[in-house]
Amino acid sequence: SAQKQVFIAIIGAGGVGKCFLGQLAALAARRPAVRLSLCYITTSKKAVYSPDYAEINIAGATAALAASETKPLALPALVDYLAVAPSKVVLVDNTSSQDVADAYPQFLSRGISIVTPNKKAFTGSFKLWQDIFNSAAASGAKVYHEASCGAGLPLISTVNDLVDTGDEITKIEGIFSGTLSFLFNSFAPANPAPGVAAGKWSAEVTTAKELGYTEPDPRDDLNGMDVARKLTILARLSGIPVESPTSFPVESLIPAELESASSGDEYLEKLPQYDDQMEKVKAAAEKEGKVVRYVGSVDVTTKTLKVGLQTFDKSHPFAALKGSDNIFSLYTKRYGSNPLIIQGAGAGGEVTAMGVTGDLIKVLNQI
Ligand code: NHO
Repeated sequence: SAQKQVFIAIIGAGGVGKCFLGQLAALAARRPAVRLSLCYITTSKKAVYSPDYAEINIAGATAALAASETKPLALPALVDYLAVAPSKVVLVDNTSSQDVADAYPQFLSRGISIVTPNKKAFTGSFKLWQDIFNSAAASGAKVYHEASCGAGLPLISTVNDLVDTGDEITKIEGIFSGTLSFLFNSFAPANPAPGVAAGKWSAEVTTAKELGYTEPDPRDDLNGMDVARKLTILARLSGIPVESPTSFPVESLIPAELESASSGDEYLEKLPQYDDQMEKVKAAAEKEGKVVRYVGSVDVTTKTLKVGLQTFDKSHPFAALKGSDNIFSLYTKRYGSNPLIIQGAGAGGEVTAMGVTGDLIKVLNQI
């Protein structure tokens, strides 16, 4: 039979987007049964596409974008362009844009499938969440977002499998942020390497930024909102209609006086003046033989969500994490008191792109 063709449209070509392009080129080479035709790629400023859906060379896409003088299509025009493509289309959203996320129901209801690491669609209003999954169900288009939580770790697929097979999730808790995992593993290690003294809190934050773990303004990690978004996604998948990531308590690690600092740099410059605060938290835990970690948890039975500092015995799996790893404990009826635990790299371009590529393969297998 004729080779199946699927059109791919990509919004966003930053850290994750570039890694995804590399994985897409390798996938196209490995799966000759499906012809993966890149027909549209855009950043916030420039796009590459043609009205006749001519195939864009995947390996050359970044260079073509750099050389392009074409403006991106407005979202409604992009929906129209993709909806009449001569074959099925998968949209890959590698941005963190709320505008793109808000348009998912329009793409999906026109039969365009979506794969994405963007958390915004799944942490907006609960109505947007319902619109997205209802639009997909009505048109038969697929939507997957594995990398919106835990990067490439098989977390969202596992939570969905638990629910779909009739298990009941009772509680999920974990270390959801690669940045905050790294910070606490360095600042308050459970098993310090001999001769290596942990730095002051401000020094560890500066190191994390230099290593590229934090957002450009580290306060975007330290205010806890990234964790709150991920927890919102897991809670909704577990059956709680959480209204928004601001509808439950989230402990910010930014000293009140520095909330209003005009830039990330000003925040980092003044942070050493407040090192006492975190030093006290660490010492209080140490006194009980414990370490402090930044944790998100949802108790499904009582519908309670919270994000903040907690102390753990040094032998607890949360205390013994390494680097910027994530860990998630899933408590369910079926698994009883020993949770199903998923652990590993939770941030970084390649592992995040892997979640997106894995989702794309799932869609290709179904359309
Ligand atoms: P970049 O590098 O800023 O790239 C964004 C691209 O989107 C750029 O090309 C920009 O021009 C384009 N863009 C933005 N708005 C647009 C618009 N309206 N129209 C067209 N193009 C637009 O961002 P990243 O790092 O590549 O991230 C992409 C997405 O992946 C984001 O939604 C991000 O949240 C998500 N993501 C990234 C990571 C990561 O490690 N980089 C992770 C998960 C999801 O697991 C990771 C994580 O959570 C890291 C977290 N900070 C932690 O745990 O510590």
